[in-house]
Amino acid sequence: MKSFFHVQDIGNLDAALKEAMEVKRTPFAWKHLGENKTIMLVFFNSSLRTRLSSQKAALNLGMNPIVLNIGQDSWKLETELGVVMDGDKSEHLREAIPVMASYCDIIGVRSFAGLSDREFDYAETVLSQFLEFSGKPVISLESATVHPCQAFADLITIEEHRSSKRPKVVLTWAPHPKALPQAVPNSFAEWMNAADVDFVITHPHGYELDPRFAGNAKVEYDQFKALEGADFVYAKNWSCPGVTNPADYGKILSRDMAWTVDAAHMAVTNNAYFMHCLPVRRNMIVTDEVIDSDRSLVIPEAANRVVSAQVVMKRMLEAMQD
Ligand code: AN0
Ligand code: CP
Repeated sequence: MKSFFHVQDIGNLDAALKEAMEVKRTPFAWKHLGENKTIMLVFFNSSLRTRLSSQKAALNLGMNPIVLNIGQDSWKLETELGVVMDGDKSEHLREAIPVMASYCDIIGVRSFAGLSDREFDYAETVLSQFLEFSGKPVISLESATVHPCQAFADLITIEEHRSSKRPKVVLTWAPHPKALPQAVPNSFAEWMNAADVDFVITHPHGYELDPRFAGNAKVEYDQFKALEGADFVYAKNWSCPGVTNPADYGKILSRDMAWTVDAAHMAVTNNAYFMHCLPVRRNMIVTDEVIDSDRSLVIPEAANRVVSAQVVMKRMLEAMQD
């Protein structure tokens, strides 16, 4: 595996899930694979789960993780090509990437969408420079448009908790005080479309996800109707993807607290499990009552981030041995 951005990169999903369960059962069984190998984890943005679970996954495989926080521990990096660097950025990605790559075998990168230039974000301008200039396998640890380690962990969590062959999974938008990227809902939609689930997306008008990710998923604008009979409720805020109106890209179009997932919403489901990638704003996205209930999967979901990261790193290390 040369890169991990999209669901296609993991190949057959049943095989990937089987491997995930094996890795979860015997996390140290591949400790030899990472011997004398180094993974560089580069963070342009904050993180709790991703930085910890990626390091834990690397350690389970016997790899040495190095973490770099750009702009805090390093120089501030310029990401746009062709600019006169007379501002606060001391170094360009064009040099920084090959330098970092010379110190490691795999690179993981967290680089959120800027949410001001749709074209820049949706071209994955930062991550594609890592692919082009590092010559090493690259893992998106949430980049401008995708968060595949999260979506894979979500799929593992659904697989572990489903009671029917084809569960109903609903992705619902929920309010948030800040404009957030679309990476989490994009990847969740992409992975659910590829999985054997009945997938429905619900959000206010204007929040339509990019068709590259939404695919043929059913979109239901009536949130309660969408949630009827759901087995899994996956809540997430995202800002306007700019599909119907590019000028609105990255903006907050709704602050409607009627979309906060509460007990009344959960009451119309099939006693659904509640899911969220975290970090979550309580009583904005979801009420205390729902997130604290015994149907909440937010902690096991976060725990599975080690498993998803480990499967991806394991595959990359195995490919290096061939
Ligand atoms: C980020 C987001 O919505 O993309 C990270 C989620 C994993 N969330 C926040 O910035 C709150
Ligand atoms: N879910 C997730 O990626 O969390 P962090 O932003 O804390 O890494």
